[in-house]
Amino acid sequence: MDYKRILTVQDISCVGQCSLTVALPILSASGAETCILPSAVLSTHTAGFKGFTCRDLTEDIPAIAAHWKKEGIDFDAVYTGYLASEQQILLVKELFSLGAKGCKRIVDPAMADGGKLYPAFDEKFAATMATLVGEADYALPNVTEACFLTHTPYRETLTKDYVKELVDKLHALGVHTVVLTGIGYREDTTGVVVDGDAGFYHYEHRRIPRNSHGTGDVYASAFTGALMRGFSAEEAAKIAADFTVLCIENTPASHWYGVEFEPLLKDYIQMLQPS
Ligand code: PXL
Repeated sequence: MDYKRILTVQDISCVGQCSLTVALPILSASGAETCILPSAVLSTHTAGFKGFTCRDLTEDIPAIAAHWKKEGIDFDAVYTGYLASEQQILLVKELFSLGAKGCKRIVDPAMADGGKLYPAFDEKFAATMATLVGEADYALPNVTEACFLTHTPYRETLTKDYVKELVDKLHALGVHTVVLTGIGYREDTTGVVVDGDAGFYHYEHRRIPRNSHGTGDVYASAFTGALMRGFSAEEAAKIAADFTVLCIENTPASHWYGVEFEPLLKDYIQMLQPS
C-alpha cells in the first residue's frame, strides 16, 4: 500500500466531535500519515454550545509554513475544513504550494448548513471561500454552502435542474471535481453528487431523519482518506456516505453535539479493503 502524507487544516474544537478531533482519527485509520495545522482552538464547536472561546491561530501559520518549506516537507494532499478568518483562507492558498507533484487540493468549505451561515461567518467570508474552492481539485460543499458560494437562493426541496445549476455554478468558480452532499429527491433519501472526469454520478441512499453535527467533517475526512487510498472520487464518495450513515445510525439522539464515530473506525477500515 502506498503510504501517503496528508495535511489537514481546520480548527480544534476541544469538545464537539468535529473538525480535527474527527479528521485526525479518520485519516489515520485510512492508513495515511496525517499532519495537522490547527486554524483556531475553540472550547467547543459553535453549533449549539453557548459562550465558547476561540483563539484564532492565523498569525502562527506563516512561520509554520516557512519552517516546513525550509525542511523540504511536502504533502500528497492538502485538505481544508473550517477556517477561522478570511486572511486564513488566503494563507491556505499559499500552503497549497507546499504540495508534492500531483498533490490533491481538497476543500470542504465548512461554513454553513440548514440554509444559514455558522455564527462566525458572513457573506464576505463566503465570497473569499469561493476563491479557495476555485483552486481546489475537489470541493465538498453541502447544498447551503453551495448556495452561499454561488449566490443562489437556498431551497429545501431539490430538483434535478436546481442541482445541475449548483454543480455548474461551482465548476464556474474553477473547481475540478464537485462533490455536492445532501442530495436526495425524496423525503426519505439523501445522497451525494460527484461531477468530475467521469461525468455526473449520483449516489442516493436512505436519510436518517435527525439533525447531526459534525457529519460534514466525518464525510469529508472519510472521502479524503479513501481517495488517498486510491479509490476513484465516485467510490470514495460512496464509502464516505456509507460510513457517515453508519455513524449517524449508531449515535443515540441524546448525543446531540456530534456522532459516535470512534467505535466504527474498524468498519471504515474494512470498507477500504480492496474487493
Ligand atoms: O463541523 C463544522 C464545524 C467545525 N468547527 C467549528 C464549528 C463547526 C460547525 O458548527 O462550529 C468550530
